[in-house]
Amino acid sequence: MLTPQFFYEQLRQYGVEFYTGVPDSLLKNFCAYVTDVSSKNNHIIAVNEGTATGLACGYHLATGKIPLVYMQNSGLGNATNPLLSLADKKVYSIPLLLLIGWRGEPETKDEPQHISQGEVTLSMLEAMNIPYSVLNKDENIASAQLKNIFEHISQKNEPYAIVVQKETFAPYSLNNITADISELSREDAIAEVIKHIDKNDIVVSTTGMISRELYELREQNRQAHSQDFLTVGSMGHASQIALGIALNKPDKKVYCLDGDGAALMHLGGLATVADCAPKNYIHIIFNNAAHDSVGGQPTIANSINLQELSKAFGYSITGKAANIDEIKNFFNILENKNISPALLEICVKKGSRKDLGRPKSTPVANKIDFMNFILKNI
Ligand SMILES: Cc1ncc(C[n+]2csc(CCOP(=O)(O)OP(=O)(O)O)c2C)c(N)n1
Repeated sequence: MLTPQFFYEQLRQYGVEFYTGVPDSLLKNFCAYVTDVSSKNNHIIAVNEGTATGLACGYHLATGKIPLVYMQNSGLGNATNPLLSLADKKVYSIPLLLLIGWRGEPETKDEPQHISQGEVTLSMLEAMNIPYSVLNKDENIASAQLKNIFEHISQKNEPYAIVVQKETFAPYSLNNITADISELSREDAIAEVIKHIDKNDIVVSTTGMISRELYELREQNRQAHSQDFLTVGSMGHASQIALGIALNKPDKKVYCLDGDGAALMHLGGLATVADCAPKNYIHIIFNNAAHDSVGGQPTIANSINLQELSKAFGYSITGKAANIDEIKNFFNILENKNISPALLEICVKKGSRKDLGRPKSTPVANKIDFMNFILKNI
């Protein structure tokens, strides 16, 4: 394994000083180290991998230096456009170092949402004409790889990807942990929210721990899972899935259980929700100001007023809660006024139960149950 410090120092020798990206579980030790040792302007956690790529290109234009953009391989889709139409050799030819966590690598065990992306990661890079190396876990070999990589980038002035397998980086615990913004746990907040959701209502939950906690709570409560669509992948798209359902099933309430990182990733979707103005849409953002599911790195949600923002987008009613009573109050208001689209920001603390399980059914089984539920109930 490579220590994050070793890898960071190697990159520093080649002049890499600027880091941006979206956290990934395979890169979390390295990203934690970068967070601890970088100044605010030298490490910017971006809202999505596409914006990170744009930001890195701007950094290069201003400094002539090579920036590093880190991402999970699922973020390659978000980054494809600026990689091919901005940084690409046939356009502005901008040297970028990409550090890509390889979830779903063939022959390794991973969750369903990573399998196809894992299978095509290298061939996607090949199709995009982005040269790559799979980072070796041995220090001497990794050093030699970096030497070749930087020679290549400086000669060719183009993006180059370093692909990172599971357990490449040795453990490192973040020292600069941001303070929790609430004492309420996300699981307790979800438990309260689902008390207010009727068994005939529809729920779309976002990727990561939120869907896992929702699933476990249904098990604990001996409730069926069929009213819940667990968006196991596709980070940032749950609000639009919920919108598509809400517009087409106007007689049922549709709840989107979102994360702050996911909502920020495709924030423009909130404007679409407000513009479509469904009469049955309740958006709940569990805000821990962190990418909790992949290591707890901060998001910028704590410096944004999500309530004012969603009001400005055009949500009809917005609220903020940081404890169970405030959640109850918001649902009381909703019940009395019945206005939509509604948005409730619930401030929660980081962290989850150590023994939190994962959904036992497959995504396709979840989809079939969910669609049967919709057909039967509406
Ligand atoms: C496009 C994309 N980029 C990165 C990831 C890795 N990822 C999975 S969950 C997650 C964090 C989600 O944060 P948030 O929505 O705030 O929910 P939390 O985990 O804090 O509850 C990230 C970055 C991903 N799944 N997809």
